[in-house]
Amino acid sequence: MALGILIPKFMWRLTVNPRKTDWICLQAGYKQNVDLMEDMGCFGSKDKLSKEDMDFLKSHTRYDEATIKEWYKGFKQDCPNGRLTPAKFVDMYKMFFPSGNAEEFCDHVFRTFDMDKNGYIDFKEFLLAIDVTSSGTPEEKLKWAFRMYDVDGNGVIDIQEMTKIVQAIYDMLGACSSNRPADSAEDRAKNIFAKMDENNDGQLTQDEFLKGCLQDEELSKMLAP
Ligand SMILES: [Ca+2]
Ligand SMILES: [Ca+2]
Ligand SMILES: [Ca+2]
Repeated sequence: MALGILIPKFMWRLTVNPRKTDWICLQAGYKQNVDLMEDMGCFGSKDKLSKEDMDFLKSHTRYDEATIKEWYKGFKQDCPNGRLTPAKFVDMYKMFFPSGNAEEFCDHVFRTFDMDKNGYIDFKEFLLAIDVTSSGTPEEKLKWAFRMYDVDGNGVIDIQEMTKIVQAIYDMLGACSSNRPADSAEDRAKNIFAKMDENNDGQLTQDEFLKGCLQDEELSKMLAP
């Protein structure tokens, strides 16, 4: 079972490649509501993405202009003031893990999305993260994952950080989930370190993390989005 970044994967499924049932269960769903809002004429010109932001996203993501516009409409519909807050973020994920405690894990994913650390996710941050986690190269995805595991942002992952994220994922999966692995978060983190910490200094550099994942399919599945 993949421990990895479950969340962006779900977001991607919900937003880029939606199935009807997903939209129905996700009240914060995008497209249906967007279509409805459009029919109602809810999108005025003031809601348009600035040319500057559009140019930035066209050159920093794999999306074309039409797709970016579509995403933006959805984003504005969910977050009319252009800010995706931690509370809203948690609400989205709780719908998928109703029996577990998603809040801690959401904090970590939120932190990774919120690149300028100003406490909310704006549209650019949102789309950059979705782009990388859904259609980035394996290396791009792993770099993104590395930032999530590096909780204090000092450029290396220590065993406490790894244990913390793994524990947060376990908590989110919930005690009753059949998905929940049998080993403890501590054991899982230790195993990951045993495989990845090449020079045994108790820290994973980005290189060790990337190399470890790229060489080991199991680790990659576990840790990457
Ligand atoms: Ca931000
Ligand atoms: Ca760190
Ligand atoms: Ca090391």
